[in-house]
Amino acid sequence: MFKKILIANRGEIALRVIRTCKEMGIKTVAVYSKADSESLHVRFADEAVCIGPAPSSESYLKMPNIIAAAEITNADAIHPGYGFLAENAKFSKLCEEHSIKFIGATAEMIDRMGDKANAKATMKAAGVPCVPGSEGVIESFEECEKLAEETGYPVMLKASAGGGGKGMRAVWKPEELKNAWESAKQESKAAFGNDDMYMEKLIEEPRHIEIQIVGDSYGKACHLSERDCSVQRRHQKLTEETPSPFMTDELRNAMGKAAVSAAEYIQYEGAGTVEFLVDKHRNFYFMEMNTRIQVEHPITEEVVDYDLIREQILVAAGVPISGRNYFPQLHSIECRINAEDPFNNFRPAPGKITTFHAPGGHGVRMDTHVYAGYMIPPNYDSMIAKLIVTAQTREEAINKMKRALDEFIIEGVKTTIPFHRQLMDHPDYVAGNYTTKFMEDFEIKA
Ligand code: MV4
Repeated sequence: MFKKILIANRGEIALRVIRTCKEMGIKTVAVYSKADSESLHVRFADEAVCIGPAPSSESYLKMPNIIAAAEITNADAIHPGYGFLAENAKFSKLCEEHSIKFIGATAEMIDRMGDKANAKATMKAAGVPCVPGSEGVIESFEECEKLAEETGYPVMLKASAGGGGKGMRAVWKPEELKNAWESAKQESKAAFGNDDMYMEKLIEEPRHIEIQIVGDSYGKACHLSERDCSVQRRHQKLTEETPSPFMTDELRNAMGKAAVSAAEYIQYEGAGTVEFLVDKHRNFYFMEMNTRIQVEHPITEEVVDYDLIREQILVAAGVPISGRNYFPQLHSIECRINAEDPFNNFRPAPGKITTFHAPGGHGVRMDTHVYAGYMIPPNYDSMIAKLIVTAQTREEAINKMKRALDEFIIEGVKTTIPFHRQLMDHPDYVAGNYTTKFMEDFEIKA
């Protein structure tokens, strides 16, 4: 087993990893930027190393600094959390070259899943359902036109290097295709330095439902059921829940089986997520695979009683998984509390937290790195806390979330708490009747 793990991240996820390391008797090293010297991950780690100034590009993304911090502290593994270097193939490789175990995917796996057209071809070969469309990258606009006719409008043009909706265009009519093709290619080139495009049939008002998987170093994988992440705004998730209100036992078994096949086909090692689009007829299609621990992992932990960070560490150390799958025994909901003004287009609102009172009680979990007096730096993403509630049923979980949001006091900065409180009363949300389109129609009341 590892003796010392360096956490190449900040905020709540750094703290989350430190907590599990402590429970496992593993020493921890925090790295931090000059803007984060007062952060809790620095306080709670056994050692802490400053790796640079506030901008991520000069600290949390600066690979040589992080490797140097691991070497001077004698860390034998690095946990990257999510974001930053978590899905950076170069960094995974660099760790390997320095004989430091990267607790995440290999460079080869990250590259394979990062190229979306390639990932899709791999999944198709593994027998995972994929949206009908082009076989790989489209070579010319002439081919694009021909493919759109064959596929049938509406179609979706997607950037192979994409993700998060960049370089993606829905096309409803043949006369709109040229513009979409040109502008999607341009956007993709600017964002990723690559303008390879592929095409799919457009799935109208899909749900975003993902399956958590874990694979070990012996080629065995299991799933831990789904998370419904359909409540999103500009490709940012706002709240997630498990089980999905749209799920059936039959659909869960089919999606779980597809996700496990996918993981075993590529010999996936570690925790990962297979994302699917689910249409109104409960057809499901592979969308993307994430080769990292995700922000919303706690809701899965709560309903199947399983520490995903512990499992990441165990499989990285070569321990085999049990091999069984896990099914939700409870209902869990997460609200992402961001320092943003929900009454002003979710505009980021960094600043100093003057008052902080966290909710508590049975079934309430708070994953956060902030406290009263904490200064939220403007340099990083605006998530300051994850409020996770768990109960026997969805109705009880919603009631518990309302209660927890009502006793959550944050003063000094604007937060998304009022948004979540209204969401929990929204008739369509309460009915479980929501898709990825939900936020387009949502209007916050003053
Ligand atoms: C789609 C789709 C409809 N049809 N693909 C959005 C991000 C990305 N990586 C894929 N996305 C989508 N792909 C087909 N064939 C609709 C979306 C989509 C979406 C998916 C999940 C969550 C939120 C979304 C918001 C808008 C569009």
